[in-house]
Amino acid sequence: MPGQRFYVTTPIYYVNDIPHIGHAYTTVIADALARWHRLLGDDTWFLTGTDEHGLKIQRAAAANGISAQEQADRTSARFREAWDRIDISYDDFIRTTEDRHTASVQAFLQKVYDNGHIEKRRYSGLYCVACEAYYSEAEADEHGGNCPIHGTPLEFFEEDNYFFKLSAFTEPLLEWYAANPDAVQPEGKRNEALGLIRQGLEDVSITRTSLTWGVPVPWDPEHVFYVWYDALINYVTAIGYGTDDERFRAWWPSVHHLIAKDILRFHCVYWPAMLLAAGEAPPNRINVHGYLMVGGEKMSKTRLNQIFPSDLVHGNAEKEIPAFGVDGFRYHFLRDTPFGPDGDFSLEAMVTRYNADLANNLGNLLSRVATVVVKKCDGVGPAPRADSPLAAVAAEVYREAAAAWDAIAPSRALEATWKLIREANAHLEAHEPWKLDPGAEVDGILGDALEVLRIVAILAIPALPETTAEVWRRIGLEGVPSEQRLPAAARWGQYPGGLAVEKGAALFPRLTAP
Ligand code: ME8
Repeated sequence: MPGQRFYVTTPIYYVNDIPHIGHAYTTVIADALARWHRLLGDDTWFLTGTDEHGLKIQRAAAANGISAQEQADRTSARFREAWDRIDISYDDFIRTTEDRHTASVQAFLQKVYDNGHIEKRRYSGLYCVACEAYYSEAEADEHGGNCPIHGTPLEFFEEDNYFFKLSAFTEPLLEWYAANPDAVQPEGKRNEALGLIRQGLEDVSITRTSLTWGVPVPWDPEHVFYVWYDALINYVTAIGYGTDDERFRAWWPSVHHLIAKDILRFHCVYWPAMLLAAGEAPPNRINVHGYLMVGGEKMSKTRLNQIFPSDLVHGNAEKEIPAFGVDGFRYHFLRDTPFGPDGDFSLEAMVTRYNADLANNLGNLLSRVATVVVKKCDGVGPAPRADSPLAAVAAEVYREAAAAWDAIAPSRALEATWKLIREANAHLEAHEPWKLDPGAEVDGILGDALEVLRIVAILAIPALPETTAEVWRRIGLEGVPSEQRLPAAARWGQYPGGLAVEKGAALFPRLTAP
């Protein structure tokens, strides 16, 4: 249905760390979904940004000998540069140090306080600064006094805190989960969240007095909100919570959060409870993916196993990494790491996939078609045939791809799209137009192949925003494919024929494995 709203978010990333391919993974998926929904004609809003408060940032700044604000400014800029480099088409980039965010956080938590869900208590416990989270004695004992995620020693903290009375939300959350079976995806992650809730929820401390780098508590400015309770609210700040109610009401029902499983508890337990406490609806959809692993371990700053987007986009001779280009980078993460389970990053697999799907399948289709059109049709692309056997394939592929994008399964959506490319190549090989004399048969075969290229140049936009525009141009079409609207533009038979087809350089030069 055209004209729906689609609001998609990534986590806001901490500014103690520079962007690596783990951050890029979530962000590229969000970008691909935003591009798909724009093609559907949906009113789309894509939010990403940076999480800039908390002790972790303060300590990173101190280690770098700069102020927390400077640390935030510098690293936030690195994220924006990284996203520009890989063609991330965000509509808004939020920084939690912006005034608009302070205003929304204060309005939101004041509401929760006024509704009676926050109270002051003394607190002590074992804290992980890298997670910005307290752990229970039991969790600490289980991991020898170390953080279950980072493996670093937990620190003992004691302070007066305001508590969010989360324990009162066990039942309301279970009811919400029962009434919204699709809200958390995939099902395994939903079950994990339900498991956490069923264990019984404890009240949580949401403020600190031990630091100043945070949003002040409006009713007690000696305190600042603990970074997570300011961070989650970014999703409503960006659409006007507390500042533009009409806008907030229009966009909030269509939200799709994307996160990795490391922050499932915050998004699937605390965040829905906070929204209920503020009198708002919990998120419409939370999509949780696994970890991108390197050599069997989660990539992270503490493990020093990070890979950076620019190394893969531009290549890095020192690290023996070939240049995959922007679209080669995006395609790999969308196609090769299915959304949900953990995925192991491997350079060899990335090269193999690039050569098979991009250099061979798509690259070959375009270069063959253009070569034969130049040779046999004086460089003028003929129109497709209404009764082409590829018409049914195209219709089926569209249905599969659309269903897969809808189910947040980019890997399946692209697999379906490449089926059409493979079929078109097989069709060419079966009929070998390069061996035939110019005439109606050659025109028909090439027209069909050009029509496939037209459709693929639209369907592959979410993964290959640059290349699809180039394919569109080379087959002689006007404008850019992102102006097309689905499903109408995917219907067979719209390549008009009579257009100049250009045989240019290889779209994706073949790469050799390191
Ligand atoms: O948690 N595999 O920020 P963060 C897959 N500021 N995804 C990965 C990944 C990996 N190896 N590494 C990072 C925070 N990510 C908070 C979020 S939201 C209100 C606040 C991605 O910088 C993934 O999306 O640690 C993960 O959830 C996120 O980066 C964590 O980013």
